[in-house]
This record gives sequence, C-alpha cells and structure tokens, in this order.
Amino acid sequence: MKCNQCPDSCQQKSQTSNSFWQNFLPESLRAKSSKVISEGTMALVGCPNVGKSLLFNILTGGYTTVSNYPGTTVEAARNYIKIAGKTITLIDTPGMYSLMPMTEEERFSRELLFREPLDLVVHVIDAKNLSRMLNLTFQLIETQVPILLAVNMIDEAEKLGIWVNEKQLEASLGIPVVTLSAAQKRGIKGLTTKMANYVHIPALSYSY
Ligand SMILES: Nc1nc2c(ncn2[C@@H]2O[C@H](COP(=O)(O)OP(=O)(O)O)[C@@H](O)[C@H]2O)c(=O)[nH]1
Ligand SMILES: [Mg+2]
Repeated sequence: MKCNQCPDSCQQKSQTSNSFWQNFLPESLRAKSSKVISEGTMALVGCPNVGKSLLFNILTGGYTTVSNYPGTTVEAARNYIKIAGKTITLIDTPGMYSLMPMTEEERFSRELLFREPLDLVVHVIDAKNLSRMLNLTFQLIETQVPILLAVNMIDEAEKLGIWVNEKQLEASLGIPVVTLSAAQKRGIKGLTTKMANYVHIPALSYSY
C-alpha cells in the first residue's frame, strides 16, 4: 500500500501537529529553522512540450530546487504552492508518453510516480492532440493515484476549430478535467480550485 493510500496518514499528521503547536509558542521559542513544512505533494506529468514547466512556473513562481534519484542525471523540479491554505510541494516531471518506459526520462517519471506519496497527479495534455494523449491518462487512472486532467493549449486548439467540452470529458473519463491555456494564463484559477479538492485537511484529534 502506498503512503498516500494509507488511512492513518501518519506522515501528514506528524508534520501538521508539529507546525500546529508552533503557533502556541512565544515568538522567541518558535522553531528557528526556515525549512518549509510541506503538507502534501502533487506532480505535473505528461508528454514533452505540453506546457508542464510553464504551468509549474505560473503555479509556483520563485525559487525552484531540482532533485534526482541515484544512478540518473534526469531531474525533477520542485517548489511550493499554497492551495486551500496549505503548503503543497509541486513536482515538475520529465516528459513521458507512456508508463512503459523507453527513455531515461520516462523511467525517471514512472519511478517518481510510484515512489512519491502523491496526493494528486495532474496529467497535462495538449488540446490539439487529445485522442493521442488520452492513452497515458488511461494508464495513469489504472495506477489508482488520484488523477486530474489538465487540457492545456486551448488557445491553439481554438484557432484550429477544436473546442474541448470539459463536462463531457469529465463524464466520459470519470476524473476531474480542466481546460486551460498556460500561455494566456486562462483557466489557472479553475485548475487550482480543483486541485484544492485533493488537499488533505486533517480532522482535529486529541490523544490522552
Ligand atoms: N500557445 C501556447 N503555448 C504554450 C502553452 N503552454 C505552454 N506553451 C508553450 O509550449 C512550449 C513547451 O512548454 P513547456 O512548458 O516547456 O513544456 P513541457 O515540455 O511539457 O515542460 C513552450 O514554448 C511554452 O511557452 C499554451 O497554453 N499555449
Ligand atoms: Mg518541462
């Protein structure tokens, strides 16, 4: 069972309680560390050149760190984003066409999907090539990780006379869908509103 599927959510609970109790301490006794406590993790995945990195920069802004796994030079960018009042780690992954990896980038992204305790995977696709890109959406759905489909580049699709019906696609796929244009900063609010549904809000609990 993956960490994010475990009903105990022990990882999030310990982080939350730590930051929660800090609020009750006088300023002088609060933790001096400037380390950000992340309260969840989400990832942007999809084919190369669909706008993942542009979207990542729009959503997070500011300073980005990169990380990789031993034995690979491929890297993923990470930064924080505030959603529903919580600090969420957002990961920008290398491009992949399929969960059956052919390249080092695809192998890396696949490994990241199975290693990280992800609260949500945002599958970014190009609205101009909808049917070709949905293949990965189906594979991602089968992993049982929550998936949100972000249909990007609607500005270019509209110029070609392609109109994506968000509601119809949601009904057909059974997952949330957002249409957007990262380049025109259209649909960003709609995306973060739907991402907020996957932010873990811990119930208040007391133990004696
Ligand atoms: N027209 C248009 N271009 C976009 C959009 N989103 C991204 N791009 C452009 O597509 C190219 C690839 O974007 P990038 O973020 O590097 O894609 P990635 O490989 O998925 O990370 C860049 O030139 C972006 O500026 C969009 O919504 N509309
Ligand atoms: Mg990129």
